[in-house]
Amino acid sequence: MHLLEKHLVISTEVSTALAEGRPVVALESTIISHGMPYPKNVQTALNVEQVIRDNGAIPATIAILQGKLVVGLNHQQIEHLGKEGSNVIKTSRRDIPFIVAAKKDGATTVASTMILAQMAGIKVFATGGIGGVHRQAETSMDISADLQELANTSVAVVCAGVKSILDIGLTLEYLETYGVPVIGHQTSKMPAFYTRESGFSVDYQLDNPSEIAQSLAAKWQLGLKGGVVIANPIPAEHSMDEKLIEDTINSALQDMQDAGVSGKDSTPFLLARIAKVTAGKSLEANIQLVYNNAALGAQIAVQLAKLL
Ligand code: PSU
Ligand code: MN
Repeated sequence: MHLLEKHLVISTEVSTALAEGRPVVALESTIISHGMPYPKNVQTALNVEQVIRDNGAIPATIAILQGKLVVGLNHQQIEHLGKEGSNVIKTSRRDIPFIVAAKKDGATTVASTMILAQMAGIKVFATGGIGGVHRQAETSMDISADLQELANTSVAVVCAGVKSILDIGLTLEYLETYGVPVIGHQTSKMPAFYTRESGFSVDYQLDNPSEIAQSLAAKWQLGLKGGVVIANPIPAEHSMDEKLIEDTINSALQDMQDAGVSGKDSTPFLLARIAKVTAGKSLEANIQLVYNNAALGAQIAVQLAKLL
């Protein structure tokens, strides 16, 4: 047996779709266990899967369950991850072997979801936001492992840009250094998750799923390994007030410093603070932008399946 097959479990629906060259979209599980409260996290995760189906692709939600790398969770497994919440270990690249060896459950981040997607042969992944270079990274050195994964792993990540809990400018510089292209879907502006613009630009504006799929196919056919960020702005009707979100983020960053939170706990802490201060408004925006990204991800996967 191939050594990897000992650990990797792909659902029948997903493995059949992949074998037949049909479109599949990967989905992460940290957003379920650590990114949103129960039961909204579970409802959202199930709705996201439906959005992907409605747009012609097969969803593959990814996590580690009892040490198995599972690609294509069923509804009970999603419910389990959502209910357990932060009891499930947030699992990025460095954590994977330990969760596997100890046969534990792990909620996969963007980085580890990309890794598992690549193992399974999935090229497109939709989520809310990616990790990045944190504000004040020049002293904390807090830079998400998501960025190194984008540098090395050939999976396209559809997201609503980078939250301004991060330093968006430094994140874009980092991506440039590692050769990760940032595509704006129907925009030349880098979106900032809750809002449609950040003051920074994307590298390339592409206006439809077919053009995006063509550029992904070109990159990988040329042997240029690594990921691509597809930045899809939150729909205008769901976007938040820029001043409100900026003030909220600044106060959440102060709270984080006061509480002495750092490392892998930073992102979940900030997300929960922001949701609390905005009385759930940010959570609602977050949910809507994930649906929007799921739809685009599925449409890109449909086009890419014709090319690769
Ligand atoms: N950004 C969000 N929601 C999230 C995350 C980021 O808006 O749920 C999660 C993703 O799983 C991402 C991870 O990969 O946080 C990044 O964490 P860190 O900064 O510790 O690498
Ligand atoms: Mn970090």
